[in-house]
Order: sequence, then structure tokens, then C-alpha cells
Amino acid sequence: MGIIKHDLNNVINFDKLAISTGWLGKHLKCFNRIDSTQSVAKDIANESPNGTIVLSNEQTSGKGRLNRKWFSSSNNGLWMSVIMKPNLEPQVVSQLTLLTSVAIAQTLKEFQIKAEIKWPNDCVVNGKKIAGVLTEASITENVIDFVVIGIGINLFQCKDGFPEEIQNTATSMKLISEYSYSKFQVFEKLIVNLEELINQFMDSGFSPIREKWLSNTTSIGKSVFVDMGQKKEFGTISGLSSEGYLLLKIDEKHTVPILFGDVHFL
Ligand code: BTX
Repeated sequence: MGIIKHDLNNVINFDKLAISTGWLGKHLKCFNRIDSTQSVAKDIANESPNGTIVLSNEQTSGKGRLNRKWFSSSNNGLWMSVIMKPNLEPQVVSQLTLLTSVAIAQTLKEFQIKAEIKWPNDCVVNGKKIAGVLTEASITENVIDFVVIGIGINLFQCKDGFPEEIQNTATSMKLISEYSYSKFQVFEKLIVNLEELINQFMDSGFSPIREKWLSNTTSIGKSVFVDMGQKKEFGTISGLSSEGYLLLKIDEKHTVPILFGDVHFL
């Protein structure tokens, strides 16, 4: 059983986190220090109820996309993974990333922070990354077994609290706002927003989420290049397709849908 490689005895009794929500976060596994909430969530996903959340004060090996690192120092951020068992087509899993970015932007707004969503998985303030989302799915014969949505929000870091390599590209809620809050308050508001959006998504599909995504981004009309690993595409962001693909106008006559990649503003 995959679970064994993690010290699940290390679970903290977070009584305070008895949040009064519906299905999301009803089951919480809280740790002080683990490698990654994402790895633990994937390990326990099969035997965990829909909506289980894994949280940790610190991640020793936090993960971003494409095996990149996510720096997750102790007590400085909200590091969590949500286990979902949705009855959805595998093709729409990436829409959950966009949905989660909307939930983060809405939550930050409640703390007077105006974050912009950057496709596909970041929230940025003044061009600096304040939060990231990593969505992973286990799929068997075109059926979703589970989805794990990893969420990292920088809360309390000072500038030199970040590793040097990201000091100029990362920011935290504390660096932006004087507003006083606890990790629990951010967590609670995030859960409420996320649950509401997921419920809406399950009832009405991606369309209303897309509208909210569009109203929380200022990317439209900006010149960018999208790094897709093997290939770079230059153009102007012209929208978000009904499936959640980024629409990139590459010349007067052609707009291409981008399925994955990193967007760099020019
Ligand atoms: P990403 O691949 O879009 O971003 C990763 C990049 O972001 C890194 O290469 C680095 O440049 C930069 N970076 C690393 N750490 C931070 C940070 N704390 N703040 C700002 N920039 C940073 C983003 O991937 C997805 C991140 C998901 C993180 C959550 S935390 C809970 C869960 N568990 C886990 O291991 N990952 C997810």
C-alpha cells in the first residue's frame, strides 16, 4: 500500500479546522512536515472519500508542473491537495485547474488582494506568482478514478524568505497586504469558494466558470509567447475557448488553441 511510505502518524489534530462546509474538506488530513501533499493525496486517494483534503505546514519536496519544484517552507503558506472523485469525462480535468485559479482569485479578493489569473495555473500580483495549481488525475480505460488538485498559496513570506532563484518572481499575501489574517481564515474562505464553483461546474458545466475566469484575467490582448517544450508559439492572447484552451492569435487570419504550456508576456 502506497500509504506506508508516508508517516501518517504525523497527522496533526487540527480541531480548529472543523469547518462548516458541505462535502469539501469534511475529511482532513493535516501534517506538520511531509514531502508533498500531492504525493500523500495520490497515495490515499483510492480509499478516501470525495472531497478529502491533505494539508501540511511544510513540504520538503513540493511539486510544480513538469516536475518543477514548489518551495513550501514551514508555516509560510497554504499547501494542500484536494481529492476528488468526479463523474466527469477525462477531457475536462484541465478545466478544474482553471476553476481552482478562479477560487483562489476570489479568495484573495476577500483579503483585498487583486490577483490576476494567468493561464493555465497561476495567480499573479503585479506579475509575481502568489499561488499555483497542480491538477493530476488517475484515469483507467477513459474513466477517472480520482483527481488531485494541489494548491499552493504564499501567505507569510518576506522577500528574503523565498529562495534566491524566485525572489524576483514570487510574492506572498503578507508582502502585498497589511490586512491581518490567519492561515485558517484563508483556508476556510478558499474551501467555501472552491466548493461553490465545483458545485456550479458539476451542475452547469464549464461555461459559467469560463465567464468568471475571463473576468479575473487581464491577459486578453497581451503579446506573449507560449513555451510548449518542443515548440514556442508567439502571438496575442485573444480569449479562452469553451473547453478551456488558451486562444492565441498568431497572425491576422489565424488563431490557435493552446492545450498546454507556459505563457511568457513580452
Ligand atoms: P508551476 O510549474 O507552474 O510553477 C513552478 C515554478 O514556480 C518553479 O519552477 C519556480 O520557478 C516557481 N516557484 C516555486 N515555488 C514557488 C513559490 N512558493 N511561489 C512562487 N513561485 C514559486 C505551480 O507549478 C503549481 C504549484 C502547486 C503547488 C501545490 S502546494 C500543494 C500541492 N503539493 C505539491 O507538491 N504541489 C501542490
